[in-house]
Amino acid sequence: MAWNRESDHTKGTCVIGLGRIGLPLALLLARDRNVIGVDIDEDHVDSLQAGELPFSEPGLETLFDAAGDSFEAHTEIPDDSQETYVIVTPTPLEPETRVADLSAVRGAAEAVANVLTPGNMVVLESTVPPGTSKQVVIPTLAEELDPAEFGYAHCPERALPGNTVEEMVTNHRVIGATDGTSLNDARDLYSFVEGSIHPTDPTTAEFVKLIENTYRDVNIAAANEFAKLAERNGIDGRSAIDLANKHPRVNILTPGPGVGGHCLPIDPQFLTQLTNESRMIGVAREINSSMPAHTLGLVRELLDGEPNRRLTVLGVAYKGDVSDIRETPASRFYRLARNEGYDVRLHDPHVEEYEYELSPFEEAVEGSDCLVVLADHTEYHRLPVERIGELMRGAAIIDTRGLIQERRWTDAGFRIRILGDGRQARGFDATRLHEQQPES
Ligand code: SAJ
Repeated sequence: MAWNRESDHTKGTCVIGLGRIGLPLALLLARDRNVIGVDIDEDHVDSLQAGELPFSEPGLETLFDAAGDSFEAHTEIPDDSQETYVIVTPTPLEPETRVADLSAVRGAAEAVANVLTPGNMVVLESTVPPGTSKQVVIPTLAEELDPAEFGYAHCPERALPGNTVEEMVTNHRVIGATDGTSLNDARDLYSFVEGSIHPTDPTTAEFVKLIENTYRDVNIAAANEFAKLAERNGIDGRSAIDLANKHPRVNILTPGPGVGGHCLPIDPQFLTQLTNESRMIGVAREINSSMPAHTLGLVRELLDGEPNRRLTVLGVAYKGDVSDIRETPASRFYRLARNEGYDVRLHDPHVEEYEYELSPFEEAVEGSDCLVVLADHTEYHRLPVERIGELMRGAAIIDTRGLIQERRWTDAGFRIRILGDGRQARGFDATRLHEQQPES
């Protein structure tokens, strides 16, 4: 039986988890209601209380400044009941078992259960294995109440890191609600969304989120496999992909040094952790995880396997123009290269904290034998080739993102390898590139 609840904004909204999704969401909601944000990280909360943002996203500062008293950050859920609770806590993989770690979601649900009163609404945004809402979250919330006494919906977020605020507003949204009243309450919560709302049940919504990211991971794996095949066939794989994408029903993504972030490397495993029926999803993960080693193979080829060489990694973030280093392929590349005896210097203009030492640009480049571009940061689109040539010991560059203007480097005497481009491997003279490129 649906419980007829009136939406009461005056009773406020509590967002639990103020990370890269939770904080932008809380600040968007604060535009038309009082929002209490909760996070277990005291430093994180202290920064917010001091008026500082713990990370940057386009438009986030504006939202933060506009929120004023409508947004407060705390480390505990308030004792007084809120109209709506939104759980946006992380769901990493347990390192050893590679199984979804639901402890933060479970902990948030237990804390909400302690203060939940009839008529409240609970929304789970965290990405979870299919069935988690029904088997874990709702039963935990229903500690004291009957499930029909509160509303519930799973509303997965699909905003793109690096453009989170805009996409939270413009993207279409899936809402997996338990009943019609919950759907209406969720529609009210997401009234800031300009995209269309697509209702379904909680388990289907959980599944939809996972297949979105798994589809992307598999597509990238196809691009990476095509890149390896293009190298073997002595052609420019990126150009081939661009041409194939001229087909009205082909959309091959871009090869790279591997797939990072807290989603694509992890979400496919939420789908497959309970089964051995899936092969393609696992193979795609293996292909993407093999790209750091493939990149090191390009280095080895370019430096003719010479030992004791120094490499300079440009970009440790998991992708261009973000500061996020979670599951970044750069870490795997670094460890493989160090194990092979290379001295590796690291530079990234967007990352402040990393597990390995970062160097300022010229320090990272000085005395290096080979540059390895791993993240497609805007800063790397027009590198100072002449200055770099003065600083380096060698003259080689590996580009895994298709960023560099080849002629600038070959004219400066550099040997180049672009991931997915087999022309250089076949002794192709890059200085004659313009002769080889058909007029576009
Ligand atoms: N990558 C490639 N080639 C490509 C695209 C990406 O190698 O053509 C790499 C990137 O360099 C990066 C990784 O894949 O290392 C993931 O980057 P991404 O931009 O594809 O995705 P995320 O992880 O930043 O955001 C994804 C998005 N999901 C989809 O596009 C289906 C986003 O919409 C989700 O909200 C987000 O995951 C999430 O948090 O789930």
